[in-house]
Amino acid sequence: MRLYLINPSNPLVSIIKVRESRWNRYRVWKPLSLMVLAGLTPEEWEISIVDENMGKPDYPAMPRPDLVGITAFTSQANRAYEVATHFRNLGVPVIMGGIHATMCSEEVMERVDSIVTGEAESIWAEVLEDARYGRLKSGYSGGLAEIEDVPFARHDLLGTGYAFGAIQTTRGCPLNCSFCSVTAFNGVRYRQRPIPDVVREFQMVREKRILVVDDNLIGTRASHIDRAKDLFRSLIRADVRKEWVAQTTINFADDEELMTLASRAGCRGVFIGFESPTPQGLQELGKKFNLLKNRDFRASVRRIQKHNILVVGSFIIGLDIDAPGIGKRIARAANWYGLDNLNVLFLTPLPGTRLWGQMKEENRIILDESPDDWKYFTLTYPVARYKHLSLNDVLREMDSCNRSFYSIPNIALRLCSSLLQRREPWISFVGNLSYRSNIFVDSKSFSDFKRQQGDRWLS
Ligand code: B12
Ligand code: SF4
Repeated sequence: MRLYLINPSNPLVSIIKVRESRWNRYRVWKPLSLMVLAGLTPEEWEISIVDENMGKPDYPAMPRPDLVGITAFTSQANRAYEVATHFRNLGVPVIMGGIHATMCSEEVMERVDSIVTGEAESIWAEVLEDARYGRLKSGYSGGLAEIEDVPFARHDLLGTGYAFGAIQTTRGCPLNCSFCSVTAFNGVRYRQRPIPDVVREFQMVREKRILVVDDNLIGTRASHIDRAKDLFRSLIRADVRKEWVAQTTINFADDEELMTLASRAGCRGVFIGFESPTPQGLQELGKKFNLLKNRDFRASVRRIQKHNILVVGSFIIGLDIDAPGIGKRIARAANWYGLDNLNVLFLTPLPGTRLWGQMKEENRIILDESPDDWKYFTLTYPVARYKHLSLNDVLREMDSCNRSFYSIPNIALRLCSSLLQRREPWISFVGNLSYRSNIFVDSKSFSDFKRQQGDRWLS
């Protein structure tokens, strides 16, 4: 029995435009969902994982599969449906799962043979049995997995063109920010995989560098932090010799022992959501956590960097309190905090989030024709009406923010500082160049976007 597991591309997402900028190679990540699904699949299935981000496959030239499984974020849904149609026209049953199938199940059900909502661990074996005997149901609900049931991902099934491997050590997030779908999908219960499994999996990954995909690697409570320390100790003891980057909350900076252990265990960079340069913004986004302890962000960032760990900060433009000038204000804050890289996104109502409910009610979602408009839900295009920023304003603010933070003098200063502090200068430099090169890709995308969609903001 032949199974294709497919990660559809989104032609609009600049992070996957590898050809436009070679630096983007460092920003294409392995689809871990499909590698985990493959890990759950019994041996009698011959599995191929197809990642369209690495190039468009020639499906007609490939052997006919018996079953196709497609994963999709919302931004990949359009392409997912094109792929589904291709295989369904051949008479091959198509199953879709992942965050979009879970949040927009009715829409997805109309376009594939079967959907799996939630996490797949408890249900995938049953789905495969049903597929084998031609009795697929239209829907299956996986719910939240028992964390011990998460299998080793099949790291062997993808090619070598990736700069980073991928691994997951926890699921869920104890916080619940208004714009984020993690809690709605993976729950507030913070589930941590058994440490021996994680260490073993680190050893199985072929790449030297790894993206830890956890939404929050360290958690927020004392027991979460203790577990993170235990994990790092075990990685050190096992001498896994991998370098890795992960997402954490800013409380990472509050525990010297935690940072020391993380660094010794191979941590080279953390991705932290700062979200807004103002307390009002954090309040609006439901991320008051960042305000606790009267935090000095600059000092927090510096404490992390002292452990030879890069800090990438994420901010959002388009909050109700944001007014013209917000782009430069974010760039100034990010420079003041001393961030090594800055990632700025448009406030986007993702299906299933509180923000979605609120914007829908206020009739502010402009790109609301599903499924056609989903391709713009990459957080790199505005899709809604912002309170104090017109379409032109919000695009201009994004551009000015990136141009200011990634100006040549600023990049040079950052390179000097990371060289002086011996803080992974080359990774930081490549990251800065990658983001800078995307400013030009984005400018063109923004002009095309305004030409194609701008009128919809006028009504
Ligand atoms: C790693 C990651 C990335 C990587 C992607 C790597 C890759 N190629 O997959 C990178 C950094 C590239 C990325 C980019 C983006 N991401 Co992202 N990302 C994540 C993150 C943190 C982890 C995903 C992951 O690997 N989880 C581990 C696997 C094992 O879990 P899983 O994917 O949920 O899969 C399980 C089930 O869903 C199910 N399943 C999944 N697929 C399928 C398919 C079938 C057939 C079946 C049966 C089951 C099934 O089975 C799996 C095992 O239980 C999630 C947060 C999260 N918790 O999901 C956000 C998340 C998925 N990302 C999100 C977003 C918005 C984006 C971006 C659009 C924006 C951005 N700039 O970040 C881009 C878009 C990229 C694109 N191609 O369009 C949102 C998606 C919301 C939505 N409705 O779409 C999330 C949920 C974060 C959030 N804050 O809300 N992301
Ligand atoms: S802290 Fe991060 S992962 Fe957790 S709810 Fe907020 S944005 Fe989502």
